[in-house]
Amino acid sequence: MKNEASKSLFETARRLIPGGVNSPVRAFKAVGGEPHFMASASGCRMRDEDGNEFIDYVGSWGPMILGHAHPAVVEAVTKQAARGSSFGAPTRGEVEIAEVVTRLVPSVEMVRMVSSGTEATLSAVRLARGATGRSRIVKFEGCYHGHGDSFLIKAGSGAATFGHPDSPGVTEGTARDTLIAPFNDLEAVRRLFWQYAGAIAAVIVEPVVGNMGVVKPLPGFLEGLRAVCAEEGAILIFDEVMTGFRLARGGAQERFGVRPDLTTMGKILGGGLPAAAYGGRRDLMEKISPAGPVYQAGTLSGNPLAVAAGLATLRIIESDPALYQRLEAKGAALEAGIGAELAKHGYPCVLARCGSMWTLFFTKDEVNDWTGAAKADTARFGQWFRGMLGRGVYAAPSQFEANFISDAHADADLEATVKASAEALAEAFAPGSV
Ligand code: KE4
Repeated sequence: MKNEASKSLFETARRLIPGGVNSPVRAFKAVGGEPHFMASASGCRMRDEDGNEFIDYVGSWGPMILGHAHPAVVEAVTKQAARGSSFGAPTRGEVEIAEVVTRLVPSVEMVRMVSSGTEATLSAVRLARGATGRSRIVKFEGCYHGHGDSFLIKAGSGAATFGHPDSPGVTEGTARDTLIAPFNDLEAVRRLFWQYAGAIAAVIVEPVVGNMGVVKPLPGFLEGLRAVCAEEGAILIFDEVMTGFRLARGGAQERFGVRPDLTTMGKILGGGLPAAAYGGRRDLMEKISPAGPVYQAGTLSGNPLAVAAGLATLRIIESDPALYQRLEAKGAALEAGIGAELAKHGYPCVLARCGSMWTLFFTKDEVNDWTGAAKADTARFGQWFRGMLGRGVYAAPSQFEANFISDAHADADLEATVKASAEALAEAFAPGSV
């Protein structure tokens, strides 16, 4: 596979950008080799600077549910650009996207736009602390909520990938206010509420985890979190930056029928441009400045270009209820295809899937928490990843990430993926391969 252009760009990039990338998981450090610099994408396919083409399962880490360069999104952004990209004043589009979000996500009565998932989760936690007067929060080991200090404690995604789930630079004081429980362990959460009675402002959770790889809630777990937060006067925050508009039109909370007090959103909400949001109960959101005392602000919050891309995406989602059935069918077909190969050869792997999110774990046991995910054979995962890449399939470059199927993935793409995976698995498990 030609890679001169990417190699040359990466050499320059490493001199000018930490690790040569603007976000760590892009660096391929966890899977070996060097990153491919992408030049263009359309539908489910990306093309790199050397002209190599890939079936893409990263989808910009979730936003591209409709596929890359969807015509309606391109048209909306192009039109808006010609009318101006940012005014620093309220716009019609922000009202319209707030209307769509509050229609699609029933627990969200009011919503504030921000520019990244990290901003959304930081703001939601500040609001929970401001509303309750309490300082501690509960998060789950292996969950990732962006790079805010409070969350870089036993975090997932890139923090887990590079083995520093607790980042330098996070102060003892901050770390003290973040309490950790294993995902899917309701008793551990109840024990924290007993131990820190009256001191916990919020529980923040990825309702379906994407950042350990895909890990689903066990029956009753989300309902249990809902009940314990209600009993204890704590705020339940669903971090749906990844699952929002992905697992159902109304996100994981619609799929599992559990209503949080606050929800954070991003990725699909921006349709590939920088837009995110937090929202929820009106009595909480009305505490946000300038309506209330909890301060939060952003120069490009609700940016017209990002809102144009997000609105175009959400309007298609809202007008096409069959979208999620199609995504479910694609996910089931991929799971059946890869699963058949695992069964045929008895590979010690588990394919975890929820809707159009999937992860091939290189461990023989079902993964229900970080302890399970951490048992994965990441070296063999790296072999499989490189085997897929060499066969034109671009999976997430880390065992602790989710892959995403878009509406643009056709049956032929899924079949090609199953075939590539079968060959890459054979290579990864060949004697002496790692
Ligand atoms: P951003 O600040 O990266 O926009 O969003 C942070 C975030 C918050 N919550 C959840 C559930 C998330 O998945 C994320 C970001 N996801 C990662 C992928 N695992 C973004 C990819 C990256 O870090 O480059």
